Amino acid sequence: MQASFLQISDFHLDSKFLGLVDLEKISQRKKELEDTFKNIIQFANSIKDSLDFVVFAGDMFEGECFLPQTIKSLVIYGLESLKPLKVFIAAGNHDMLEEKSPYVIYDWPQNVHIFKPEFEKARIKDNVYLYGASVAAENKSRNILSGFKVENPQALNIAVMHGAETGGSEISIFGDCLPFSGADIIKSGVDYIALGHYHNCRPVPLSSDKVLGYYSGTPESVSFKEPGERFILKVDLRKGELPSVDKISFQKRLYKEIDLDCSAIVSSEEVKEALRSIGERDAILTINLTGAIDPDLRIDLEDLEDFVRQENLFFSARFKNITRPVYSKEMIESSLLGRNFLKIIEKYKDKYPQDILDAAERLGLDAIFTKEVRNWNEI
Ligand SMILES: [Mn+2]
Repeated sequence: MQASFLQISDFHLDSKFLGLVDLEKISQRKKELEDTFKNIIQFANSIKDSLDFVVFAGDMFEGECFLPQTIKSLVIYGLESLKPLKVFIAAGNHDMLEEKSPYVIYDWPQNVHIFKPEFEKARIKDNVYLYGASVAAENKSRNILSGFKVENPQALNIAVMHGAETGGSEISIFGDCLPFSGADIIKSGVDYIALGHYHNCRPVPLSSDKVLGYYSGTPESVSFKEPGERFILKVDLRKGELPSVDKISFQKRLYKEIDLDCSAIVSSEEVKEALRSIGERDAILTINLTGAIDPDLRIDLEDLEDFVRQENLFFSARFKNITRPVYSKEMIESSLLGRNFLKIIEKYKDKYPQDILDAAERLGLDAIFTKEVRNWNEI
């Protein structure tokens, strides 16, 4: 009993890429997403004799702003080219199964099956089954995995859905969608669950060392919050053995998060010089300005963004100012307000954790000495 398949999720075709601001860059990024889709279809075609099926675990496109030609001439055309290879789709929260969904109103090729909102069983071959369920308005916040059990535990049983494993921090970022726990996977009896929803590639369950499935994550980053390499998965399963999972990257553009230490910097011009020496012309960067700085140094993030754009230093960049202004003892001593403020902070020493006291001290001293509260929203 064995099965080989490709697991793909969270393409978010026709994503608005709002963070990129520049319209030309946005359309270039949309095009790159489409090229990556085509490249993956081409790859699937090149190895289709060795595959039992391809599965998409949701968020193939943006339900609110997709273009009909993206669905027809990219997705449907591409999936049809995989014939006779079977393709299974479990809709996600962004491409939800609803009345007006392209999944409902368009004609899909015969080799493509779109799962309904309740778990459905598809027979792949003798003793190999794929169970799948789509996200729809009526089940979105329900745990559909908790009541689910495979029919024949002796067979090789695979499941697919677009859901949120609870117990980690990701659910607060990506939202509640078909929530389930690691224990629900174990109890269901599946040999492997192909998941979409969380955009970083990782195994499940969180709470166990035994791998029972994967989030494949986005094949291309769709937001600044998705730095690093992105994948689709080639999964090989054998009953009773640990899954063999190859991460394959088709990514066209890398998103990166880097720290730029501003401790030794005394002017905005020097920050700009440091930006010139980073390299990474093709990357999309989140640049964290860090370090302890002179409280009088003003870093204007909009000015830095304009500079980066004019000089074309990177494909795109956004900045986060997490520098820490340092006030000297002499400076604080020289001000009655400053001295009294620190006494108040001291009084709360045993009442609050240190990081909260540090943040309060920083904001208070900023307000007293510069008449401006900086980066309060980064706390
Ligand atoms: Mn998604």
